[in-house]
Amino acid sequence: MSAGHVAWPAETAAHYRAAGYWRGQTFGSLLTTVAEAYAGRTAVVGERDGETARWTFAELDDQAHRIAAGLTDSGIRPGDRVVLQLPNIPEFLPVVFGLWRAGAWPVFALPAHRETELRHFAEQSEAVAVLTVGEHDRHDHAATARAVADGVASVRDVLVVGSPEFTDLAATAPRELPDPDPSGVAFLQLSGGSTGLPKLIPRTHDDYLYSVRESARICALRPDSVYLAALPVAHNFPLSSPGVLGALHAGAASVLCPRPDADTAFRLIEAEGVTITGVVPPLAAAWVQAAARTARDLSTLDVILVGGAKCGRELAERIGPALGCRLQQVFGMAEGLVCYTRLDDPEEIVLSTQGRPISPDDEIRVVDPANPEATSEDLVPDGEAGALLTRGPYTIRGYFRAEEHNATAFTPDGFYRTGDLVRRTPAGHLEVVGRAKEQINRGGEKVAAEEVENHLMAHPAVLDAAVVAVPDEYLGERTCAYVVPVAGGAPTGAELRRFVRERGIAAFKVPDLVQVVEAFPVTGVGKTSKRELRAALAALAGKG
Ligand code: OOB
Repeated sequence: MSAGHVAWPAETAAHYRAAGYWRGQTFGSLLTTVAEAYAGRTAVVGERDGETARWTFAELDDQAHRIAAGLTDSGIRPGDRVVLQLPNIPEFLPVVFGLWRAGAWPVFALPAHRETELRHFAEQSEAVAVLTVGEHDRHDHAATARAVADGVASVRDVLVVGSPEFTDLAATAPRELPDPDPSGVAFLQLSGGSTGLPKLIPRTHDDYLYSVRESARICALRPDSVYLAALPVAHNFPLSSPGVLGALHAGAASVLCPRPDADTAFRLIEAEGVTITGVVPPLAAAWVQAAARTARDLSTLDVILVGGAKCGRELAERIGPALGCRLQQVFGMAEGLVCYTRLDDPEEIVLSTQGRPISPDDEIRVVDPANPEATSEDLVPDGEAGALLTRGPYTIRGYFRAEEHNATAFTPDGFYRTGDLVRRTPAGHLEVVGRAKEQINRGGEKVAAEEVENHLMAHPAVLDAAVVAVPDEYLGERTCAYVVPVAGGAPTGAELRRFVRERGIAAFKVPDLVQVVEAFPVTGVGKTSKRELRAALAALAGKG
């Protein structure tokens, strides 16, 4: 069943159990425990199609049981993969826990993903179903899901939240189902990627629950906390850092924010007494500006987590005073490792670092980036920038069914090569100073250069393409595609952007800028020199 999942070595797993990190609990049984302790308290608040839902833990527990039974009756079996594409609607939590209780593995797609990406997730995971919504933000997700089902042999079902079929399924009489193996895979997350297509990240109940439990503690969540999921909730940050799962673990309420703009978020902060939320830096900047003019009462807000991309010092300094709350920086990755500044860290640490790891057993190596085969001997001294490698009780040992890629993405002794450049302080805090991977971080949304290059190269007039990051005041980075046309070809930027969008990919991956050039600068060995392309862009920007 778990073929394709690279497990931890037995000795290491035994250590993680003995240390109390892995406790042999599944997410389904966590919900049972929390629902017993906090039955009548609010678990979920959210809006769908203009209607507000407000469910207690007992109600959430009951719905998850019903959905699990309904999914099982519809033929979903333990270990089956289900591509899940839900926006921030209240049904997100009942559906995810329903899948977990049925033993199925959600594959967490983002609402921005389109047909090409969803098809890839379904094919890679051999999913049996796609579970989504109908129309949302002017996109017909159900139609896209049906197109995926038509094109992928393994996909038998399309389930649409809000449809009469789904409402029936969710009304199935609840019954106890066998609890899945806590050391087995619970779900697949998506990597930001740097190569061709996003990789699938297998996370187990044991490992993920450990990161959720510690995140809830580090972020001081309590039963009277109220967490606002402002970012797309299927992403690791709002899901588990500490996210809706951290809130649930603490018996606290989760408010699902349908859109992240300041008007919507501030309305919900005021109405629900939100105490904690998480945002990417550009959103933090937008909220800081809006806070100066808002008539909303944001006084309940106690902690704002900022992460997903580097939060510059100036912005970091403005967040707390503008929003009347404490700042916590978070540097995490769907592959595992999550670092937080602590609520009792000195201000200087909170403003200038991205925190330190969750676990005493998160192993950190900062190595010479020029030596990709680095062993422990090639560590750079504290305070110097190097490439971050990590291994630990909630960091994967391999992507799902990706043997070839795993051979380079992990060291032989199991460290994950994050592709991030960091500096470590003697006290163990990490400062993210750059990136060695070919990825553009567009305000927290990750774009793999090669994936977009492949789409561009599918255009008949394109001979070669290279996608690089351009510094951007608001997003931190945007994408610029350099394109060499075939002889006699003269595609325009607008045409190429439209072409890429029509290939069915998330809008955030469509190049922001397109530059048509005669040839690429090359390195000594004849590879396209992205460094020179970035320099050329910088020179262009300097002139402008
Ligand atoms: C989070 O997860 P992913 O998987 O979307 O992206 C991970 C990558 C990191 O390798 C790093 O390159 C970048 O995003 N990143 C940051 C950062 N937080 C993430 N770069 C600089 N400063 C930060 N604070 O983005 C994610 C997962 C869990 C919690 C928070 C973010």
